[in-house]
Amino acid sequence: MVTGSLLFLKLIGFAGIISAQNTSLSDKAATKETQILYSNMHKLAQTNVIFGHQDDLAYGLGWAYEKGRSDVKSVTGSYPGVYGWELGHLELDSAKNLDGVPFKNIISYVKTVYSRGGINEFSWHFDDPVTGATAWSTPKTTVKQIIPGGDHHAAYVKYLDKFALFVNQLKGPKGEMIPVIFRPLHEHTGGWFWWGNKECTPEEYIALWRFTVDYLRENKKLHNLIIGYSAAGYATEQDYLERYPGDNYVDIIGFDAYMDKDAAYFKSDLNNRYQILEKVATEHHKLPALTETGYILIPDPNWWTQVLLPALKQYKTAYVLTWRNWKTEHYFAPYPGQASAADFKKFYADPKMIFQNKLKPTIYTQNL
Ligand code: BMA
Repeated sequence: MVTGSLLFLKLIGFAGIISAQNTSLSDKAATKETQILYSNMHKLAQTNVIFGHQDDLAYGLGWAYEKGRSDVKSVTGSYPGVYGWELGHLELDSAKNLDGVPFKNIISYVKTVYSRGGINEFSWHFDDPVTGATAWSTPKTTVKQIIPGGDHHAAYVKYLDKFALFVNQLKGPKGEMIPVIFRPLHEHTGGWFWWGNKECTPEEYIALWRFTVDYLRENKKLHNLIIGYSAAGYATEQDYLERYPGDNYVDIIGFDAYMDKDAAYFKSDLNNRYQILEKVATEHHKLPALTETGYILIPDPNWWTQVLLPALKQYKTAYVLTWRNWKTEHYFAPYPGQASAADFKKFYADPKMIFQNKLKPTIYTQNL
């Protein structure tokens, strides 16, 4: 018996060492807090999924900029565990992001979230550095023009300089850099952004990605970034990896998937994409996530437990992030009285799910 238990412990210990090796960040100079957070996210992802919401603390249905308020908290009693923030228009030196959220608020939200052991994530719908058009433009040659050697490379470098200035303001009480998930150049397998797959070759996209990460790490000395690679649609592993920049440039791999009325289609598409994601995550030792999802206006009162949760129970997912609660025509999380609010409470109470109330600030300081 004793021998058996010892053997068991040895095996567990050995497995622990192996998994610890596999949970290193791609940035070998990552700060201690960033590395610990990432390892803990790997650990939690073995059994649980952290729920996330875009712009959660900034506004919701019928309110904006009320300290402490959150639609997710109003429904469940807890804030989400992951908080998505948008950086679009940071590149323009604008005081507010493209959705009207002041950057100074975002800095304060990020610090609040960090202090309670929540996790911050950034997306960046930046304007085209060549044409000045929005992220939703398809000029065909921008990526080629902004990679090293391109005639507008300097304009892109300025974007990254602004990003670095912003990130350098995200510091904890001891002056430590607050770890953040950075999910640049997302949904690149789609055709709607200027960095999409009809806009550049795989080599150009990869060159842009690698330059972005190298410049932020090496020139700007940012070592608090957990890099997220997040596709839109894909049908095969080959599609998913066509523009993959390499294991040294990515920590989280995921995809964005929204439901559009047809639940059967959504479920089968999620299954297909998850199966591929799981394989890639295992082979590349990366952390899988459902980096954006939602059903606009959530008209199905059981969507959370009947559609989303079964997928989350089937596939390893570090976190799932629903998009923003902007207005009555555009929201993705329930608010009190919304059709799916009761079901969302069940989703929240499911042992699989982690919200803010199950996370502690030690997620940044102590290995679980
Ligand atoms: C989109 C919409 C837009 C918004 C953008 C960036 O999906 O919510 O209204 O500007 O995300 O946050």
